[in-house]
Amino acid sequence: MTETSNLKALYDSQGYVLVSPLLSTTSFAELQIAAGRTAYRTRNGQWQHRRTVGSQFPPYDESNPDSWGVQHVMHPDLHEPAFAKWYTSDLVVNTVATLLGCEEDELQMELFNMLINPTSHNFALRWHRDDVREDAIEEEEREALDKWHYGTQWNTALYRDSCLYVVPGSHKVPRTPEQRVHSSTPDPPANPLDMPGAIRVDLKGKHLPSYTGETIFYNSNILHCATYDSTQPRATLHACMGSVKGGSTRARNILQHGLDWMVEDRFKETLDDRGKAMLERLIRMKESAGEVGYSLSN
Ligand SMILES: O=C(O)CCC(=O)C(=O)O
Ligand SMILES: [Fe+2]
Repeated sequence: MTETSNLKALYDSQGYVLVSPLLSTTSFAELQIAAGRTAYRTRNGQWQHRRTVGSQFPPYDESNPDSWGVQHVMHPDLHEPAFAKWYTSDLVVNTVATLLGCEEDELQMELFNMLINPTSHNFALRWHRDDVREDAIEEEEREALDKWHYGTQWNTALYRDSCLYVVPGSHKVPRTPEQRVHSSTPDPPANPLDMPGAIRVDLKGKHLPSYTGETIFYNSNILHCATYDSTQPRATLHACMGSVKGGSTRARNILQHGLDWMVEDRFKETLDDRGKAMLERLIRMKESAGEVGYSLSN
C-alpha cells in the first residue's frame, strides 16, 4: 500500500486520522497572526459571528459575552485572506481528496471556523454525533452513519490542544446501550473518559516545531465531545469539506450555520479559481436544499 492509501484505510477504519504537518512554515506564521487578530476581535465584540459559552450547537445565542469559537473566518468582512488561501491550498485539498477517495473537482467548500478558549468560564460539549440526534433509535443511527461518507472535518492546532475526545470506530456502528447512557442527556460528562472506548486527542501546536499544525481529520458523526479550559490557550482551525457525490446529505449539517454571506459576489471575488469552483459547488447544494433546520438541540 502507498502512504496515501494507508492514510485513507486508517481514516476509514478508525473514523479519524492524525496528520502532521498540515501547514507550511509560512502558512503557520500567517495563520497564527490572523488567528490572534480574529480571536481578539471576537472577544472584544467587534466580530459577532461566534460560538457563545452556554450554547453547545447552532444556533448560538447572544446570552453570554464569553466565546468558545469564531464563526466564518473566510467572511470578507473579517479581511483575513490567509484563511481562504490555506483552505484552498494544495496540501489541504489533496489531503481531503485522499481521505474521501475523490477527485479535486468534486470537492465543495463548506465551513471554516476557529475554536478558541473561553476566557472566563470553562465549558464543555456533551457526547454527540454532529448530525444524529441523541434520541435516535438504533435503526435511525445506523441509517445516518451508513450515508455519512461524503465529507470530512478537521481540527488543526496552532497551540497545543487536548480538548477533543473521540470513540475510535464509533462512526460505523450504533451506540452500545452503555454508550447511549453516556450520550442521551444535554449534560456534558463529568469525566469524558467514563465513555466506553473513549480516547483523548492531543494535538501539538506551535510548541514542537516538527509538529506544527498537527491535525485530526475526523468523520463528524464519530461519537465525540470536548472540554474547554479557560486557562489553556486554544486557537484551532476547525473546518470541513465535502464531495458533491453526497448530494444533499450534508446540507442540514453545513447550512445550519447560516451561509448566506457565501453566496455574495464579494466573497467569491476574494477566492482564486480553485476556490471559486469549490464555492460554486456549495451554492448548487444550497439552492437545491430548501429549509434545513438544525441537526441537534441545545
Ligand atoms: O471543540 C472541538 O474540538 C469539537 C467541537 C464540536 O464537536 C462541535 O462543534 O460539534
Ligand atoms: Fe461535534
